[in-house]
Amino acid sequence: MSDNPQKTNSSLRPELFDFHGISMTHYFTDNWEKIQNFQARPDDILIATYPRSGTTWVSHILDLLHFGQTFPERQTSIPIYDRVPFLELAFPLLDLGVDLAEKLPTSPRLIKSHLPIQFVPKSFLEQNCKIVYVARNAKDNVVSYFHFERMNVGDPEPGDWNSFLHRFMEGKMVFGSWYDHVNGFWKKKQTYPNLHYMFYEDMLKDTELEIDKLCSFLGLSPSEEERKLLRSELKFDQMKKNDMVNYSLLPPMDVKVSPFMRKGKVGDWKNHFTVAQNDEFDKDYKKKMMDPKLQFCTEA
Ligand code: PPS
Repeated sequence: MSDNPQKTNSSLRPELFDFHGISMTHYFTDNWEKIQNFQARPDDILIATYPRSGTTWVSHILDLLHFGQTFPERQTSIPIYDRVPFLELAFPLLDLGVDLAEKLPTSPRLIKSHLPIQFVPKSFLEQNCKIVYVARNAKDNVVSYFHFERMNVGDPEPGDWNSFLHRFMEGKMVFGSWYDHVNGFWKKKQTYPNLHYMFYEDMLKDTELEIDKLCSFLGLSPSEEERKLLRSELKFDQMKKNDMVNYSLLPPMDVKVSPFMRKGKVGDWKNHFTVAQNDEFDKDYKKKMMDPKLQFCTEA
């Protein structure tokens, strides 16, 4: 290890490369065979998202719904990334995501992944596992991703905002194209009924309604007491100050550069996109998002 922490940190930043047609970094491909051979159990629940879509929020919801009453100490003593392991993560000094997932003592096991649908380990589908997919509108998603790469040395250098935005439009991001990711799971939903497709914007607009839909998908009926706990625990300000979910304890992330829980809003893209960038983005978006049924909300 270098004795200069800044140098050590920046030297961890990986390069993007093409991996079977998807831009990836080696932190998510190093352990590929083990990831692909992961043995899912029928009651495993996969939380699948493109990065920065509300993964942590939904992970916290699922953890509280399943274990909030039975293991209340879990939420105050175990960080979310250990409660809900990130399957494909292979980052130095951290436990392998796949090992953490295999060792999870809970039933069900809650597992996070950013892999596009074609990379999801086959056993999840063969075992007919429940998949909860969360999607976020592209404009807020790219803004959130930009600030995340600034603070996370586990990702490539983001460069300046304009070049980052263009890379996003080209799909040259870690985990590939947002457009392909959200469309890939959307298409899968048509043939795989155990996939619940949610939108970040709906969660913000009416969290309780989205939890109701989630519960009916999962076959859960939380008591009024559980609902009360959810209402207070899931608020943005509460999650932002909760060290067990705000990633302030995870080494590759520097929440002083940009907090993991940054703004938690719909429409923050307006503070980043110029008029010209917005026009170009909209034109390109129309060409890529051809399914009229898959609509996103970009206004609060
Ligand atoms: S990651 O790194 O991919 O796991 O990030 P992810 O958890 O998917 O997404 C992070 C963004 O989700 C926002 N977030 C919330 N918004 C509203 N309410 C609640 N409770 C909440 N929890 C997380 C978080 O603030 C990130 O979005 P931005 O726009 O950057 O604030």
